[in-house]
Amino acid sequence: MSSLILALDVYERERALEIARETADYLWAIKVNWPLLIGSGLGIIPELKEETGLPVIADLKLADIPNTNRLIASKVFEAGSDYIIAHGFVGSDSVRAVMELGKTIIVVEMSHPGAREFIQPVTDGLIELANQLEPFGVIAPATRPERVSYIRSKLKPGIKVITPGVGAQGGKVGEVLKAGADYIIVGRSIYASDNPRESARRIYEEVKAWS
Ligand code: O7M
Repeated sequence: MSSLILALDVYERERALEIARETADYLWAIKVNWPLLIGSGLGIIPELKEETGLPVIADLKLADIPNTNRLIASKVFEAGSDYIIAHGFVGSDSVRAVMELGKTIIVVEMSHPGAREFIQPVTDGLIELANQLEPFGVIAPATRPERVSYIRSKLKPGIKVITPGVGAQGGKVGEVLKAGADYIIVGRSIYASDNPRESARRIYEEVKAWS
């Protein structure tokens, strides 16, 4: 089974479906984020599932009070999303509201440089939250493999470590898998390349070689 998640951050429905179709053989799941949901609507979720047969992860990075998280998550799970990504810093009640509705992934540390300012200082607390709630997985930064190792070492074994930041943001497949990542998320290096299928295949082979 592949450990590669495609971050399908395009606006247009047709383009999204075409890239998904071309790359599906090499993916574990497709992640949809606000650009695609704003550009194409929630209906893109069942369409992607039908087109590829793959799970869809809705990367909403939910960060609201429990009731609002619930109102949003219920519609997105209803649309067919298999997983929803939520922020943990808003507190356990807000995350629980999502987890009660379906499989959830919690952000414990982000991949961009600015994550050092506010998220990294509270990562330990977010790991504790994840260990207490036992979500499907957590998000950790492929751009900082030493932080992936640290997060993996503190997390309960059953919780998956999912890492964005490979490729365009500078993260390397081998380093992040060695650090303990279970899945890697790749966006621009696939969807913005001249040949998305070939780019996905190359990354898939690299992941396989390191796994
Ligand atoms: O490979 P890229 O850089 O084009 O895309 C990375 C994707 O992962 C993109 O959809 C980002 O929104 C997402 N992401 C990060 O890049 N960094 C993070 O820390 C967290 C995420 C993410 O997926 O959060 C759930």
